[in-house]
Amino acid sequence: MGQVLSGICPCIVNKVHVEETKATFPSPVISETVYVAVMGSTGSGKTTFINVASGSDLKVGMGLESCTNEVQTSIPFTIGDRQILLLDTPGFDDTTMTDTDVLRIISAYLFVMHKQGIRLIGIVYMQRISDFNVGSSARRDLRMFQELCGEEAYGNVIVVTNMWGTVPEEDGVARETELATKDVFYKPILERKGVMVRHDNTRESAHHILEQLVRKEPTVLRIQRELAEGKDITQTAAFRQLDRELSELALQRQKNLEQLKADMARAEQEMDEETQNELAEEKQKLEEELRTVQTQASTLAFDYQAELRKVEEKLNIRGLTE
Ligand SMILES: Nc1nc2c(ncn2[C@@H]2O[C@H](COP(=O)(O)OP(=O)(O)OP(=O)(O)O)[C@@H](O)[C@H]2O)c(=O)[nH]1
Ligand SMILES: [Mg+2]
Repeated sequence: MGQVLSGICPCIVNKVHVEETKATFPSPVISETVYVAVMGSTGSGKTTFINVASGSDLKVGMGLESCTNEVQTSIPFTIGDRQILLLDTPGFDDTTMTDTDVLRIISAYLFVMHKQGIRLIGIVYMQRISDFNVGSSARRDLRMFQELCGEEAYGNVIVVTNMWGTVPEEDGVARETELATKDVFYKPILERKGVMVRHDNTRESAHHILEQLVRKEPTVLRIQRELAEGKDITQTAAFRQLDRELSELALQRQKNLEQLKADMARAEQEMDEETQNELAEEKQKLEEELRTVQTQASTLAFDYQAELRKVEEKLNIRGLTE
């Protein structure tokens, strides 16, 4: 493990120390293939990390739109005596899919992997150090991740902070401390043997991070265990969390709608036609959003079964490495 930052948190590992790496040269004896899932909110740099670490050429995002909208795998590469495959995943705050879609896609993939006996050695969770106001959507991604993963597997989690070059060093360090010591961020993960490391977007740094994972025993995530026990997707901890998030969102939309109706009544009294038309348009949009939020969860169980069949077919035909 690299150099420990003094006085902050023993779990934060400064990436500066990079060993003259065994990772650069494939070992002649490859003992087994292990998988590492890369997760994090949209635009946090998951695909970039995977490309840098593995030499893959997966599509990277350009703007605010989410880029990765399915689980995809890197090309295999070796670290020490292990062959590694990285799994790229969409974030829960994806701009092109609902959180329910993301839960369905990730859960089905992880479950099929587990059923096929594929060993997951850990999870890399990406966090931009440049996010000074981690938005509510990024925090939602983290909460969903925590429920998917389960505390039992936190020891196999590495929180990777990136984009250090885009902020002054001292701001980054202050932010890192906050991330490591607050309950709403990574404190619960770091308290249970997870670690936080810096990444400088080089291959050496990515391999150094992954070296820490390949030494570990494989893990089974909470969602994998729950589904393997025969639970329906709607009985999992991740779904319960999603349901809580959606209920809150629906309540918020409902409140907005009530406010809008009051504004409309006022505009009608004042015979302000322009405002009335604007508000009517907004009301229609809000009602649509509310309907989407309310129906999202109820279609999940059905859609999940279809997704499972799709993933099983895909993985059976092509194998996970293609
Ligand atoms: N400076 C810097 N930019 C990065 C780094 N990693 C990613 N980026 C940039 O951040 C943007 C998003 O990167 P992606 O790798 O597509 O992020 P993602 O998490 O895969 O995004 P989604 O697939 O949309 O969830 C791209 O413009 C990258 O070039 C990094 O370590 N440093
Ligand atoms: Mg991506």
